[in-house]
Order: sequence, then C-alpha cells, then structure tokens
Amino acid sequence: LKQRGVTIWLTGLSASGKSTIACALEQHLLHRHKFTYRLDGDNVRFGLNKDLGFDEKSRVENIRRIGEVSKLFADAACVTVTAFISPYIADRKVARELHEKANLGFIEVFVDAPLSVVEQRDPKGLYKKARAGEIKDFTGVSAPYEAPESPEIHIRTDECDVTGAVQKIVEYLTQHGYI
Ligand code: GGZ
Repeated sequence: LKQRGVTIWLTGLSASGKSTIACALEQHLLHRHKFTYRLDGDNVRFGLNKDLGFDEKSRVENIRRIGEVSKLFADAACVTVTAFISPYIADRKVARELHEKANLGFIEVFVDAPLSVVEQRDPKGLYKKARAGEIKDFTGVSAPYEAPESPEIHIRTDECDVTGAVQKIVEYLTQHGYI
C-alpha cells in the first residue's frame, strides 16, 4: 500500500454539514479505491464512547479517544475522516499533536456555518429544544464552540454545496500527496 496515513478532522456546530461532507468524501475516496474509514457519532458515540454524555469532561474524553483511534487508523495507512463537533481548541490540538508526533497527516477542516443558519436548518429540532431548555449544554446555545484559528481548510457551508466541499478537500489531499 503506497497510501500515506492521514486524518481529516472535521469540526463545526451541530447541523453545520460535517456528516454530509464526511459521507460524500468517504464515497468519493472509496470509488477511487482508497483505503478509507469514517468515524462519526453513529459508530463511536453508540459504541466505544457510549458511556459519555455532553458535559465538558465527557466531550474532552470523547475527543481524546477519537484522537487516539483516528491516529491508529492513520497509522494503518488509512484516510480517516472524523465528524465530531470537537468544540475545544485544546482538544483538537492534542489530536493534531498525536498525529504529528507519529509523522501522520492531520488536516483540520472548519465546517463553518453561522449559528443563525444552522438554527434555521435544525434538522432534528435540537436547537429548538436547547432554546426551550429541554437539552442542556447544547453547543452554540448553552455550551461553547471555539472556532479554529488556522484550519488547513475552511468551508462555508452556507455558500458552498457538498460537491464543492468534497472537491476542496480532495484538492488539498492531492496537492499534499496523500492520495
Ligand atoms: C451538542 C448534542 C448534544 C449537546 C446531543 N450538544 O447534530 P447531531 O446531534 O446529529 O450531532 C450532534 C452530536 C454531537 O456529538 P459529538 O460527539 O460530535 O460532540 S462533541 O464533539 O462535542 O463531543 C447532536 C447530538 O450529538 N447532541 N446532545 N448537548 N450536540
């Protein structure tokens, strides 16, 4: 396998488009016969991390474990795509350093949409519930989101469609020799 291991770390608010982009990117890479795996809430929060909630301590632990797991996948020469809010700069930095120490690629992708836009989308009605106080510690409403200061890739999902987002990431991967 000639492929270099790399983690593509998507970060952004709930309903910003992380999962949609991660799925489309995974499909694109699979069609090109790349060794790819996607980590998201569905296969991590219901399994490995089912003991964790959404208070600050749990989120730190959630991201710590995902950082370690994604590093293992990258070490196996996988193009790993993670899709978690990962609200804290410090935790994303820990995940980055884990990769960089092991000489593995780490690409931070800010999946950026203004709160007003994601709140308008509200596909699962979670923002509405958070505003009503039915969900506590909800990111963007009653819990913080620390936007990346210098992500490798910045995608405005209110201005760019899924295909455009995938294209942007694929271009980066190609230019840097990951695929
Ligand atoms: C944020 C929450 C919360 C709270 C449940 N805050 O849009 P979704 O529904 O499908 O994705 C969100 C997901 C966030 O989990 P992460 O593991 O990505 O979060 S973190 O990285 O911060 O640990 C949302 C749902 O879980 N959800 N409660 N209080 N999102």
